[in-house]
Amino acid sequence: MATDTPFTELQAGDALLVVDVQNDFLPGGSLPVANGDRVIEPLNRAIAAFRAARLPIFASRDMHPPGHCSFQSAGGAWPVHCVAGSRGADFADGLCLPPDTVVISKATTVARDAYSAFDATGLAKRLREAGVVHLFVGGLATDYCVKATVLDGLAAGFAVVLLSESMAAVEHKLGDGRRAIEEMEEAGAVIDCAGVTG
Ligand code: VGL
Ligand code: ZN
Repeated sequence: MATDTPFTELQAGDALLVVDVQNDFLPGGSLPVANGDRVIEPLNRAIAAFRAARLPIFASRDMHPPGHCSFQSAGGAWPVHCVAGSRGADFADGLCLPPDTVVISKATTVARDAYSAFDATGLAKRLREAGVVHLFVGGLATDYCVKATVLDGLAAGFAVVLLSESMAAVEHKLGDGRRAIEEMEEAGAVIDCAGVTG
């Protein structure tokens, strides 16, 4: 966070979206993001701030059936990860999501992958119904699901703030995380810093 007291200016219409902070994307998981565990603490601070302000919290999760098309075993790009019902698909133990978190499952059918939390999940409608106009986004991974989610959110008309300390990148190619952040900014996302969130 840019300051010790972020989120002092949270207001009605703001919502937090935590993207794919699941065991398989953390060190020790099957598709670990380097330093993926470092996002948990700043995300917990964000969660606490949104709770205190009684603002809605959404959390997406990759929720694949066995044999999913994104798995290398099925001709896809990734090791087996986030299989529905497995421990790897669970949200990270240390992530303090409140019981009223709106959970958005994605990429739940065998033949279709989805990086974006907006892809065939009804998320945009849920956000609009909750009166959300301004989305604060963090999670995993910066260069895949966070990027796809942020770009779709912007395209759907939501203002997006990137919680840059609350995200981590796969970095399949070195610099992918930085490039993803640049791409999200070019599309209209704003990086959290003093003056934006307090
Ligand atoms: C993700 C690769 C495969 C992500 C999901 O959440 O960023 N990356 N499936
Ligand atoms: Zn996946």
